[in-house]
Amino acid sequence: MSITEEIQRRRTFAIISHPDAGKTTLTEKLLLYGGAVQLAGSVTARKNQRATTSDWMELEKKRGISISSTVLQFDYDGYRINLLDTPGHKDFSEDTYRVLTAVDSVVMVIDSAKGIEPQTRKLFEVCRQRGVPIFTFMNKCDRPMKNPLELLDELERVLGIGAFPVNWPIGNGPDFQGVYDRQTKTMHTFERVVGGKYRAPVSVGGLHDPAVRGNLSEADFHKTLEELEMLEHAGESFDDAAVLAGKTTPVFFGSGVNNFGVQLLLDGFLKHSPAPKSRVMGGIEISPENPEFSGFIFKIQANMDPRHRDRIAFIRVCSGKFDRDMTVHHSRSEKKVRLSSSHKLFGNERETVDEAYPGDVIGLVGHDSFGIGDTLTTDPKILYKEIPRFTPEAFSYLHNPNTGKYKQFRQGLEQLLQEGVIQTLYLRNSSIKTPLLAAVGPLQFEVVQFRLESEYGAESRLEAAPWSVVRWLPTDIKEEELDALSLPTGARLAYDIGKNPVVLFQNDWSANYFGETNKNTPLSALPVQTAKE
Ligand SMILES: Nc1nc2c(ncn2[C@@H]2O[C@H](COP(=O)(O)OP(=O)(O)OP(=O)(O)O)[C@@H](O)[C@H]2O)c(=O)[nH]1
Ligand SMILES: [Mg+2]
Repeated sequence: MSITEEIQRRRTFAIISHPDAGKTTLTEKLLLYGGAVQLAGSVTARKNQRATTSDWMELEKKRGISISSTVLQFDYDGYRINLLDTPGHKDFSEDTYRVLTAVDSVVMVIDSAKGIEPQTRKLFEVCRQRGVPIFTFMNKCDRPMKNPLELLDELERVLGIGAFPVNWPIGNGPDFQGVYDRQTKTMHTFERVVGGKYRAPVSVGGLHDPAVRGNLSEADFHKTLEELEMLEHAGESFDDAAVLAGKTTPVFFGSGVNNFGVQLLLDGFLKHSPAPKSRVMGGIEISPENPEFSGFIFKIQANMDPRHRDRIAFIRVCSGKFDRDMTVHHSRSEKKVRLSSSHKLFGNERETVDEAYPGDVIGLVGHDSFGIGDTLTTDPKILYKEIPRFTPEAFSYLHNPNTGKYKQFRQGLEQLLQEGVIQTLYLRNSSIKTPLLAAVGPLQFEVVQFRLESEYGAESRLEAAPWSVVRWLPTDIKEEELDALSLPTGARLAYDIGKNPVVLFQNDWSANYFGETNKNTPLSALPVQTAKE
């Protein structure tokens, strides 16, 4: 296969949404229909039930929520799929946003009973800014749902994106009959049995065919017919260009947990979603066909497999071909490094990979100097600056109550900091040795504590810190200038991990007050990025 053919068969996408809409469940079912797993796990992790491939972390299994994004690579129908399941909770959105830099399209999952929820809206905005094509899965159609026309209207009104229904739900909640595929004019009937089977699709003569109606009452069917006829009357056809430009989202209805509508989504998505395309960096366009290898690290994760206590750097390949053992330029250290230990990933399972192409996400092991955001390339002129940063809003001291475990505590925390699970700050002129942690949301503290204990055997204790706002000072500010600043009551000077000076404030009011009284010292919500970051 030529490199162009390899690129064209790659599909790299993320599943995104508000918590609990059913991303991990859908991921699992896509794996099932994609032939990548034999038996789909259940997120409800009841006793003796398999956990999902995607939520492999101890705390995820325990809580039944996703905490960390997961990469799953598999082959289906000639495609090489790189699927990324993301956490929905806003406290973990830094991880989700990083994943969005690494994908070429997304599947947005919506709980059909709830419609568009706040976190979905935020993630959608990020996709739109990045110009990422969006496919929509209206999930949980087995339960009472909003009127489907209303759901489409919400997409247009709340998100401002055109909606093209690929299929249409017939009936609702307990009367849900299945979906009508508008492209092929076939009816896919849903059977209410445990595990949610569906019968083979039947071709239908027209909308009035009894197979479409199923058991629906005359009145309900009439209403559905009207909706469908309205759609048909609008006469729109699938507009690939509008989808690729992010102006229209194809909408599929179904029920992940019941395996319903998953095959239609998978096939429809693969047919219309984009292969990797060029990226523009600093005004230069880097095509995937560019013969120079390049990619960037968007995630780091340690201890994925208890048998190998090591850390994996996840790289998205953007151009050229990756060969195992190749030597590349590493942007942060400006050194040449040999990439000998490379893996394809499937949840927490991994397998050595000898070559990879643009679109692929692969895991690199054994490079402690790699950090999130680093570029690896055979052409040092290429430098990706993709990784978004978030401003912490929660602050807490982390104590080590067991001095005998000092080493484990330190080591574990250092690793979690490197993964970007949380940030740390150092108070200026302070003798306090207790780390001050800074998080986007408080659930991150819980993850740190849990992972310290389960992965490093180190206990910890949190102590609330009195601040809620952090602002970065100009990086070139001098020590004497820091001494001379007049700080509002309760505010403190500190440094981030890159030794950039920050001010911690008790509240927004205090931060604003500082801004007014120190007009020559601008504050920013994020550190000013340097070239190496
Ligand atoms: N009735 C019904 N329940 C569903 C469906 N799909 C998923 N669920 C349930 O919804 C709950 C949440 O599912 P998950 O797949 O964990 O949701 P998620 O979006 O991955 O959640 P986070 O990763 O924590 O953001 C689970 O209890 C699922 O069993 C569906 O089609 N119908
Ligand atoms: Mg999940």
